[in-house]
Amino acid sequence: MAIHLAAISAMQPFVFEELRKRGFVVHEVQHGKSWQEWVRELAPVRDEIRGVLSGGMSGLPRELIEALPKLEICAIHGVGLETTDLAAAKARGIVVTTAPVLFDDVADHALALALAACRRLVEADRFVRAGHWRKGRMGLGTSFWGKRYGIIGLGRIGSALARRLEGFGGQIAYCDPVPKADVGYARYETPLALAAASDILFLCAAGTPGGGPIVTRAVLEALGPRGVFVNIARGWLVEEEALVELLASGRLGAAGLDVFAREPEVPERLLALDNVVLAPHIASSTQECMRRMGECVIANIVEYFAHGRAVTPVSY
Ligand code: 8YV
Repeated sequence: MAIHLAAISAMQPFVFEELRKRGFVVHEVQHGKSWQEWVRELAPVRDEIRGVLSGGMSGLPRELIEALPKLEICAIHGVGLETTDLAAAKARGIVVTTAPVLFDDVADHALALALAACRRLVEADRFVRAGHWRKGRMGLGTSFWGKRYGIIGLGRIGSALARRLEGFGGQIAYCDPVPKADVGYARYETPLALAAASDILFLCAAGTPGGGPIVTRAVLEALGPRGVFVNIARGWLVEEEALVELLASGRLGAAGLDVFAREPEVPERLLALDNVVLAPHIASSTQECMRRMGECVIANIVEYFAHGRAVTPVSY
């Protein structure tokens, strides 16, 4: 009997094609934005679904677990787990897998945003296209090399970023609840202390459920008018209103933002600011990374249903 899967997150078409080729029935409801929509659309097949294909943002909410009585596995196309109810999955014996193959691409993107913000690269592009060069020189940027780099969250993305930053001849420091014994970087107890000692602050922390923002107004103020803030983690980990206000008033120097509190909504005021580089949550959006993540989802589903064990399960 064919195994039914529900795809609630967007991924490359080859993932569904490959799974269908292998005999799975894939129900695509990934255009839905909330668990209520997924549950409603999956209602006619709720007793058939044995696997969910999800993403780092959509995860596996408790309500979806409750709505799918035959669910055995959720393969996440990403690494975010903040919307996945791991306790509820564990209680039902549902295997949850992630795609831990995006760290280098996300680190590249963090670096790209930081460089673009410091060197005013996006503004420079607009300047040339608008023909302003004929009338004069553009304003000065800020050096990126040799600075004090602060990383909030020295996990796999933060560590991949730190390795890259080593080539820029500055000082690397971090803030993480778990001290990393094997790195030579200074560790600060709080994001505030780290921000006060940084020129460029990178947010690379996981979006733990239940916690409030960790990059508060005070953290951004401590970074200051010459400071640069880069976020490739989650928008809701930052006090977004304060971020906008401080950027607009020049009390924070610049920012490179890939994520926002209410995606795909971006605060209107940011659109008019030249000291912020905006990206639509694309840190893992390279062809190579999407291919690797898709292959990881396929491998987890195929292995699990063939041999009862997944390739990259989350331990809970
Ligand atoms: C994407 C992410 O949102 O993995 C995550 O947590 O934020 C991103 O990689 C998405 O999961 C890619 O499909």
